[in-house]
Amino acid sequence: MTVDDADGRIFAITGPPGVGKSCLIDAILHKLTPEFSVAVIAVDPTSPLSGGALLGDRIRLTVLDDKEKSDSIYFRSVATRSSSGSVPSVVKSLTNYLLLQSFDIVIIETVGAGQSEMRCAAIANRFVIVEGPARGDGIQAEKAGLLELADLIVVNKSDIEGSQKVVNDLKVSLSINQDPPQIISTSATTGEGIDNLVESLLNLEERESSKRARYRQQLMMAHESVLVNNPNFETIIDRISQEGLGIEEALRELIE
Ligand SMILES: Nc1nc2c(ncn2[C@@H]2O[C@H](COP(=O)(O)OP(=O)(O)O)[C@@H](O)[C@H]2O)c(=O)[nH]1
Ligand SMILES: [Mg+2]
Repeated sequence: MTVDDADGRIFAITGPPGVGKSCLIDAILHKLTPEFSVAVIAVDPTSPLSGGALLGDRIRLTVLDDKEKSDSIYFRSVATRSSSGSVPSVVKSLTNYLLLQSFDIVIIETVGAGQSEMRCAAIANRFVIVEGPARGDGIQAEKAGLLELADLIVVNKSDIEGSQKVVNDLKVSLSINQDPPQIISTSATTGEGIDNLVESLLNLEERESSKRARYRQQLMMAHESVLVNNPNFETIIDRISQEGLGIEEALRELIE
C-alpha cells in the first residue's frame, strides 16, 4: 500500500494559521480512534529566527492523554525550512512508510501558502480546506487559489460571529462552479458539526477539478525531483554560474 493506491485515506487539512486546524484534527482523532489508526504529519512553518513553530502549532493534542486512543495515533511535525526544497519528498516518503505500517488514515496538516506546502498537500488524495470568520481581508483560500483543490470546505469557529457570513460568501463564490465542494460548519471548541465532519471525511469523494489540480502538483514535483536528484545537479549549477552554460542547455543535460 503506497500513496498511489491509498484512495480516500490520505487527507490534507489546509488553511491559514490560527483557523483551528490542529484543534479540529484533535477533535477528529477523538472520534476516529481507536477504531481507526491515524497518523498526523504537521508541516509547520518554522521561524527562521528561532527555528521554532509559529503561532497555532503548539496546540497540544488532548486525544494523546487517552491511552486507549493514543496507541492508535502517530504524530510527527515536519519543519518546512529545515531542508529547503525537499520537504514534499520527505512528507511523501513518510506517508508511504506510515501506510506500510498499516495506518488506516494519514492526515497532513499544512498552512496552504507557498509552493512546497501545496506539494505536501497534493500528496493527499482528499483535500480539505479550513476557513474561519473573516478578519476583514476576505476568504484566504480564495485568494490563494486553493478552492480549486478542495474536496471539502470546513468553516470553523461557528461559535464566533462572522462564521456564518464566511459560509454565505463561499457559497456565492462557489456557485459558478459546476460541481462545488460541500461546505461544513464546525466549532472545535463546542463540538458543533464535528460528527458531521467525521462522517463527511469517511465518505468524501474526490472532485474532478481537485484531482486534476493535485496531479498537476504531483507532476511538477516529480519533474523537480528528477532535476534535483540528478547527481550532476550541483556541478551543472557551477557550470552555469562559472562557465556561462545556458539554462536551456543545462536543463537538457539534467533531464536526458
Ligand atoms: N472560538 C473558537 N476558537 C477556536 C476554535 N478552534 C480553534 N480555536 C482556537 O484557535 C486557536 C488556533 O487553533 P489551532 O488549532 O492551533 O489553529 P491552526 O493554526 O489552524 O492549527 C487556538 O487558540 C484555539 O483554541 C473554534 O471552533 N472556536
Ligand atoms: Mg496547527
